[in-house]
Amino acid sequence: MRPSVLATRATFPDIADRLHLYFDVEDNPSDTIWSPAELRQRLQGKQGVMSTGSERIDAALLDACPQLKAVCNVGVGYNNVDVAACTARGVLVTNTPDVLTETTADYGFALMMATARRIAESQDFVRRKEWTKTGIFDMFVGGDVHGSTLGILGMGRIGRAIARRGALGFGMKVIYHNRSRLSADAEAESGARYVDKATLLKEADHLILVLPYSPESHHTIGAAELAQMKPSATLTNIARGGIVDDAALADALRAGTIAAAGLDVFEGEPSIHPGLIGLPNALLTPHIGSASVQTRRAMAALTIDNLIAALGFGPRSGQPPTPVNPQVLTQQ
Ligand code: 8YV
Repeated sequence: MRPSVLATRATFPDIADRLHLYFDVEDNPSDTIWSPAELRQRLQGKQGVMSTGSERIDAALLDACPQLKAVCNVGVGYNNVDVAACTARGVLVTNTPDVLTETTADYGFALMMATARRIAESQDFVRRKEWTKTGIFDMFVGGDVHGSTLGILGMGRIGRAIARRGALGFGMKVIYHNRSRLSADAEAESGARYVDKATLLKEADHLILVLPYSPESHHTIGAAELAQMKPSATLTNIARGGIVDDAALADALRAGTIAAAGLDVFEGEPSIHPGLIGLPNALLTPHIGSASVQTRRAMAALTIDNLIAALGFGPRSGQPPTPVNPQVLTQQ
């Protein structure tokens, strides 16, 4: 009997075809977000799952699905998966690093620029046909990006790619804070200088968050941190909801503690804190940092390579390209 796998979200049919060579596949062409109960029911008897950040894969779900052998996440972040619980049960977890770095850095930079230059607010004004009623000379004046100070919190692959864009493309002074400092070579290549968190908050004109979510990074940016930023500063979050205290951010944006925020991720998404929805100085997008055709195709292809190899098929059988808990491979 062929193994069965579940693909929780819609993907490119020509790429997904490769799954059908090896497995019986239950997929989700209408891209519905399944409830936890529905996910649990659909996972019964499946050996592998192609998941995204929208599904919580925890110990209770694993215990309800004892046949599951591989959780292959379409995304570099995997905070939706309890990796320790997977490892303890011999379930391999994989992710999609590298293939999305440059696209996500492009998006972080774009969101920061659009926030700084108030592009979404301006578009809303044009669409409301208000331009015909009033002049705009002093409206929608934002802060400069070129020559300003870019602050980056979290300096992994995406953080470094954003730093390069700022330093090389826009003549920005780039400062960063990270759990561990980069090597001198990596700092030189990124054009970024290490500072402590307080200095980062105080000096950044544009602060971009690119750190992974974990219980330790929960609410890394809250009321106290926002109060240390410049009133003219912008905050861009392309990392994960939960890193920012969205209620505190809504208060800070309303009070003018900081100038504006560009947010691609939210606590409890797809629901968004009601305080953020109506704020003109909050630019809100639906978690599309990696959403270019080329990158999403590469992410899907890498996830499928992982799934095929993890379940013992294909040219890399037993050696999936990007395991998160490779120790499971030697336990088997
Ligand atoms: C994905 C992401 O859109 O890679 C990540 O961690 O957040 C995004 O690239 C998300 O994981 C959905 O697949």
